[in-house]
Amino acid sequence: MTGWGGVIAAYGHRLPVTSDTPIITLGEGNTPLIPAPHLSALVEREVLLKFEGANPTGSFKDRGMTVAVSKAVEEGAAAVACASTGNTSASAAAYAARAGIGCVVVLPAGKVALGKLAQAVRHGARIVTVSGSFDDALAITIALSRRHGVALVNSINPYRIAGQQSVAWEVADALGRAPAVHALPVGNAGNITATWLGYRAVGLAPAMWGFQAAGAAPIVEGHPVARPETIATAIRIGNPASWQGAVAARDESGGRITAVSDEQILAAYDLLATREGLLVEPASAAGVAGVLANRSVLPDGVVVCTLTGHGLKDPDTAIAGMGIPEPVAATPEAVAEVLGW
Ligand code: AN7
Repeated sequence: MTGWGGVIAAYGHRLPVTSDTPIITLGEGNTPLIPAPHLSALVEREVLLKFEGANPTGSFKDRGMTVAVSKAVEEGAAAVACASTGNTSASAAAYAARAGIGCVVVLPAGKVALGKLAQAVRHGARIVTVSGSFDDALAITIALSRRHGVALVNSINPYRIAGQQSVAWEVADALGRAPAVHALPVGNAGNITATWLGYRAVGLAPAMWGFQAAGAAPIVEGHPVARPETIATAIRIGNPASWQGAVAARDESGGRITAVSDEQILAAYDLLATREGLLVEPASAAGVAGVLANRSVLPDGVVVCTLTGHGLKDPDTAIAGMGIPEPVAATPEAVAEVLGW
């Protein structure tokens, strides 16, 4: 690969890989850290957006998947398996295809955004949908993957968490210090856990601000949620696997984990699209929604928000209620009439 060679090439010295590890990479990482002038004015802080939609499969999951699939291949796995709200399955399917091994994904039926399904299908994963939640799918996948030759690549796999730390290292490299606050959405809680561990590994300590959707906020409520519901399907999770890691990130960093409503998520989603020029998926807007909702308690200094996944993942939500105009005659006059020019 020319230029940037992916997360393991850049940060292998901090990752559980050796010269014997076959590196399965799609050139993930090195995502842009984009200034957000409109948001910055709103919250009276410098806000920078870490645009993880620029990863090869369109979400932050690729950072951990390169490590997890590389180690699975090193350990001789014939296939990887995961449960997913969508992005983990898209990433697992792509890296498994790259590695030439099998991939099984177990999904909550009817609750995975179209783009993510398209990825898993087209990369050749075996897909099973279950009449249940992500949490049901994860329990099933954990039980079934205890068989020979299958590597579980959900974030309970420590290699996933290891690779996902790299987002913090990139922010630290870009800023030359820690931001005051690092905000992000929380679903299964692997990302807030990993981002915090990444900062800690290089001696930095931003306040970690995590945000759950109000209908799927087990950490905020202090107990699992049996039937989580939110428009942000990526974080429609009632019993996060990395619950303890998220609590540690919050408490050790002097941060917070609170809930944002679907209305707040959609308002942030809309603001990012119309004012900052960035289309993200709804879950990815939860961190920005949280910063806006908690602006009165922002400490001084730079605020970084992880925008976890690309807006093209979920075209149905993007287009909902927007209305695509009916065609008119293919003439300048007809188009001018529509525009009122
Ligand atoms: C866009 O793909 O859980 O708190 O199975 O896709 O680390 O779970 C996705 C999670 C945020 C939450 N934003 O991160 C899955 C899955 C997006 C996501 C999260 C997810 P975690």
